[in-house]
Amino acid sequence: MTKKIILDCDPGHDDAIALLLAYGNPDIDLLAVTTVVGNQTLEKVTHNALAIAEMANIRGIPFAAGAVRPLVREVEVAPDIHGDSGLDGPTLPTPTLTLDKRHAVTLIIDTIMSHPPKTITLVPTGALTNIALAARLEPRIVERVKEVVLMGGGYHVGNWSPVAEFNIKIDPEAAHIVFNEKWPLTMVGLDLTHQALATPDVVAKIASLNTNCSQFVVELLDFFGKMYKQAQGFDAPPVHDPCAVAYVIDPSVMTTQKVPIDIELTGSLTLGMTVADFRHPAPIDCHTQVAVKLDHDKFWSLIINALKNIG
Ligand code: PIR
Ligand code: CA
Repeated sequence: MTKKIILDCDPGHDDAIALLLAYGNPDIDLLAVTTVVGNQTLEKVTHNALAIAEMANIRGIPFAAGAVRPLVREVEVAPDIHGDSGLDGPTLPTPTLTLDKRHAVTLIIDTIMSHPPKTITLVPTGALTNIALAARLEPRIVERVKEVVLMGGGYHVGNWSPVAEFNIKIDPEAAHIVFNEKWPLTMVGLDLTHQALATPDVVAKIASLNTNCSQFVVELLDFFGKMYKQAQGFDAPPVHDPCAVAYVIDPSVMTTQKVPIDIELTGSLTLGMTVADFRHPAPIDCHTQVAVKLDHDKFWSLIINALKNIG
């Protein structure tokens, strides 16, 4: 059975690869792509999403733009990793696909409410602003989605502060809403995604596919790798966002552990921390889990096979 997902993203180098994985994998039915301010302004990340669609010839899937700013905080973007465009590196084609007229939040709600209960997985790979707004505007979506599988957070590392990850830190109030709703939620955080490294052998394998799309991904990874080396000292860049999509495709690509998670909103040093409670046993009503260990080879095979399918 194919898995229906909505990808809510802020492309973003790794968001771009998440989109290509979702589109190219035969087990995923990509129902909608929505954008949110994050790695760059809403205008830039939305343009990037449409440019990726153009490059991969994605048609027949609605794309909609969402929140222009976090719920409470000022806009914070990440040019030190993603460049001024949000997707620096490859030359982007001019998009011809036009946006759905609806706000992303409306598209998310319409899509969930028009499908049978528990059939749609939400896959947020940016700040949780759109998802939080959707849950507040139409609370019935919380019961109706199958699960939320998000890239964000981390239970013992941060990247935007010592203890907070970017997607959560830039809109902690939105994250607080999303983590506290009672839907099944899987946090694919930095603990996991720092294992998804685009090592030189992985990049060489992608390059050998020799397609437009593989060339595009190699250029993305080259830029992302340089920035990650410069900004955070990584020898190979961690490709965060596709990990969440990979988990939906094949949960055996990572191990998980059920733990309660909450979002710190008041700590002066810990704002945006995803506080995970590893004390045993987890409460029986625990609806959240964290991703722990990645099967590196299985993960990269999924990406390579999806790129082959796109051609
Ligand atoms: C990656 C991101 C933001 C900042 C840095 N330094 C690195 C983006 C990625 O797109 C991913 O979704 C998440 N935020 C990782 O923190
Ligand atoms: Ca992202």
